[in-house]
This record gives sequence, C-alpha cells and structure tokens, in this order.
Amino acid sequence: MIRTVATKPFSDQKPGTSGLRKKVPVFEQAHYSENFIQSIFDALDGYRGKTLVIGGDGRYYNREVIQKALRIAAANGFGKVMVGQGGILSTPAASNIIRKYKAFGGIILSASHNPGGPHEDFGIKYNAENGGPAPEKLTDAIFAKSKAIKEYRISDAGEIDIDTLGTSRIEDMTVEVIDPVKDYAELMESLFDFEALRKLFKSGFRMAFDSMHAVTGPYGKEILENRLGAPEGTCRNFKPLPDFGGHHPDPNLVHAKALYDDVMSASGPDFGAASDGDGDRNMIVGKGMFVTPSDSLALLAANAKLAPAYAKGIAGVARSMPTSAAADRVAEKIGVDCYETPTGWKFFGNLLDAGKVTLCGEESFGTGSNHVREKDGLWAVLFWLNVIAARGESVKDIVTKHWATYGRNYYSRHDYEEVESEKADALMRDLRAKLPSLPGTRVRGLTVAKADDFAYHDPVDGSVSEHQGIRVMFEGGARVVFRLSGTGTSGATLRVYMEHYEPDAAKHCIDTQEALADLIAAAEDIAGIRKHTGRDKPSVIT
Ligand code: G16
Repeated sequence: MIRTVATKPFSDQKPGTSGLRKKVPVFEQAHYSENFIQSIFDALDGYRGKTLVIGGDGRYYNREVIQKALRIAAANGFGKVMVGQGGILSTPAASNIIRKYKAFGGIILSASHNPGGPHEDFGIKYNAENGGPAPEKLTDAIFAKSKAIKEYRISDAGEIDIDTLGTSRIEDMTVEVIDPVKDYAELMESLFDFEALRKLFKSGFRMAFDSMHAVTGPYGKEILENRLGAPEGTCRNFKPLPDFGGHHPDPNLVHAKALYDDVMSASGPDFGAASDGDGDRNMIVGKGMFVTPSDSLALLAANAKLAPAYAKGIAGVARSMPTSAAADRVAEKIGVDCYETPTGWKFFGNLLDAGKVTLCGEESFGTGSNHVREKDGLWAVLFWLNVIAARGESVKDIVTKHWATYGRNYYSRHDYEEVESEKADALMRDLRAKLPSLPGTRVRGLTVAKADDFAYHDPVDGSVSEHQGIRVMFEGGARVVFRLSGTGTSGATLRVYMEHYEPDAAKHCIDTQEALADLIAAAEDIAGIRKHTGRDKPSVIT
C-alpha cells in the first residue's frame, strides 16, 4: 500500500559540489533521507513508468537508504528500478547503466572519498538521463523543493531482496537486481586493447591496484585479474567494507601512502593505482614517479591515439579551473579546444553531450571521457596500462619525456580542513575585496598580472556560474587559486592551489614544494591564511 507521510522541511539539504553529503546521524534523523529523495522526484518531470537506477559504494547506511529509495520510487510511479546487487554500483558504472539502458536517471549513494561508518559520512546524488551529475539548475530546484516539502509518498512493502539477481515487484514497479560489474567490464573491453594488456601482464609487468576497501574491489578483480590475467594479489583491499576498514578511501599521497611506498621500493611493483570510495577517482604511481592528476590528464590527451577508443583523435579537452594548464599545452599542440570549467564534474556534461570535448579531468584525482558522464577511476588505470603497453616504456620515462616536450607545470594543492566556517568566509571576503588592488603589486619577487573571481559562461546552454574560486595570476604564468571546498561535512575546507610553469628540462627534477616555495609564501602574504585560520600549515598537501 502507498502511504502519504506528513513531514517538515530540513533547511540544510542544499546539494554541494557533488550531491548532498552529511554525517550519517544527520541522514538517520526521522524523515531526513525520505525528504531529500522525495524532493529529487518533486524536482523532476515525466518519470512516470520510466526506469531509475539505484546503487551505492557500499558504505555504512547504504542498504537502509536503498530500501527507502526503492519504496519511495515505487510510490511515486516509476515503472522499474535497476539496482546493483548488494546495493553496489560504482559511480561510473551507474552512469554507464543509465546510458546503456536509457534510464530516466539514477540515485547514487556515496560520500565519495570521505570516510564511512556510523559517525562518518554519507551522501545522496542524482544523475540525469545523460548519466551525469544533475546540473546546477536541477540541484537548485531540488533544494527549493526540500525547503517547501510537506509530505512524501512511500510504499509500506517489506524488506526487498537486493542480493539475489533477478526481478521482483513493489506495488506496480519492477525491481531488477543487476550484476554491478558485467556491463562496466564490457564497456572497458570495448575501449582498450585488452589483448595488449594481457601480453603486458604475461611479460611479467607487475602492478598493484588498491581499492581501499571500497567499491572498485569487485571491478578490479574481474577486469584486472580475471579478464586481463594479472596475477592474483594484484588487487589489494578489494573487499568493500561499510567503514572502508577504518580508513579514508581517498587515493592520494596521504591516504594511499602504503601503496606509494611499495611502488617506490626496489622490490615493489612497476605500477601502482588506487581508486576512491565510489570508484570515480584515481591515483597513478610509477616506479620513481608519482603522476599528478593534472599531468595525468595532459598525458592521456597526448597519448590518446594509442587506445582503440580514441584512435581517431580527440575532439577537445576540458579541465576544472584549479587544475593545472598542462592539458592546455597538449590541446594547443594537437590543435583542439581546451575548456576551463568550475570545479565539479557536472560542468563537463554539456561539453561532452555537445561533442566539444572527449577527455576531461580535475586536479582532485578525477579523469574521464565521453564513454560515461562521470569521472572514472578504473578507466584511467586501464588507459594508463594501454599507454604503457603501447609505448613499452616506464611511467617515469613517459612522464619525463612529456615534460621535455611540453614543459612541466609544477603543481600542488594545500588543504586547510575543518576551519571554522565564519573564519574561512572572512578570508574569502577579504580576498575578494582586495582583488581590484592586486594587479601590478609585487609579492615575493612575483608581479601580479591579473586577479579575479572565476565565473564560467557555459558555451552550450549559456548559463553563468559565478564565484567559482579566486585566481591570482602572476607575470610569467604562475598562479595561485583560493576556493572553499563544496564536499566537506564539517566546518569549511580552504583549498589553495599553486602552479608554476617551467619550460627548461634541466629544471624538471626539483622537489615540487621547493619549486613552489615562493608561490606558497605569496599565497600566505596575499590571503593571510595564518591570521584568518590560526593554522600555520595545511592539513593535507597533494
Ligand atoms: C567531487 C566532484 C569533483 C570535485 C571534487 C572536489 O568529487 O565530483 O568534480 O573536483 O568533488 O570538490 P571540492 O574541491 O569542492 O571539495 P567526488 O569524487 O568527491 O565526488
């Protein structure tokens, strides 16, 4: 039976950079998750009788919310839900399912790289029929609905079995439990030269893929070990756990340090890769060489023709504004356009749908292409393997040769986490007020050429997104960017991004923090980070 439940709005259901992310106890409040899911449906039109995809990264509270989402979807008139077995679907796999089966959209339950557990993070996001994150117009509409909601509709059907493949029914809606890996593995096989990869592993190439006890475990096992013949043990931490084994499933030099150290050791594997909670982020490490996500995008763009899917060339490249300009140099050389978008994968959707770009990437360990409408961790790893196999060179050689050709963009991000929101807002406010007076001033031997608050004019739908980060550009091409994260769940996270271009190959092996020392000092001088936040060093450096 379908029930209509009276409810009151919660004032804090504004989706951030990627959906609604809060601590689990917030989602556990009576009506909280139900309100948000109903608000999503209230903001949509024309889904009656259509198909919805539901899945998540397996974190704590995933199963509970899936049960609620299924019953609310049935009560709202969806014709069918395709749900990943065990409630599992990586974010890129969900994007693929939406596209492949022409679903109306999908609900993905994840807080990405944030930790999981009863007191940790949870998240709900909606992806549209192109398989991509809801655009700002839609997230704004969902927020508006959440502030006005008076009731939600829910079926009172009992617990639905989501562990057995096959179909069942709730009210008039069909529930199909699908294999979360199969369609994704087939897609990967259609993009890359699996035969060459099999040969690579057969030749003794050693790799470690760290799933960080998150969603890509089953995907890595199937693709790398079963289909590509990588030896058992290649996949590490492959069992998805609700609390990710107590770690942050965040593939970077801090949280994937064990993998990094292993690859750097003499007896360690030739190649290492890791992915995050929901499988859309990636980290790439070769022996003696960590590849920054910004460089990774540039390198994949430069080598795209080596992978069968991109053999005919790429239409263009897009990167988020804080991402380094390494990809811009490649785009210029190969004669394609490069677009600069705000942080958030949702901004790439229009460019991909319009065929203006083929590859996109972000400094936040995200890389992807037009094969889905999300960034894709394992895709990036397979792309790298394809490049390594085709070139027969090590990651280190590939990267150093790239720098010799294009120059090196030294790049680093400093995060100040859990800063009091008022203090972080005051820092940004002061910085904004200072912008007009900055050009022409000299800081630490650098002259400010231009300073602005980044606004994006979407070339496809004409929408404008303002206040997307403060850019201070120096003469000679160096820059510092300041912005507040849109994915944190407590306080504010200040992100400071530093970039300096070095064309001279003789100066390409300087330590990154050393190469950026003047810029790091200039960022402090310009923004007064210490004064505002009381912090004398960042919490995380990547
Ligand atoms: C999300 C978005 C990305 C964004 C990242 C960091 O990634 O999808 O586009 O770059 O957050 O955002 P922020 O700097 O605002 O914290 P994910 O992997 O967390 O879904």
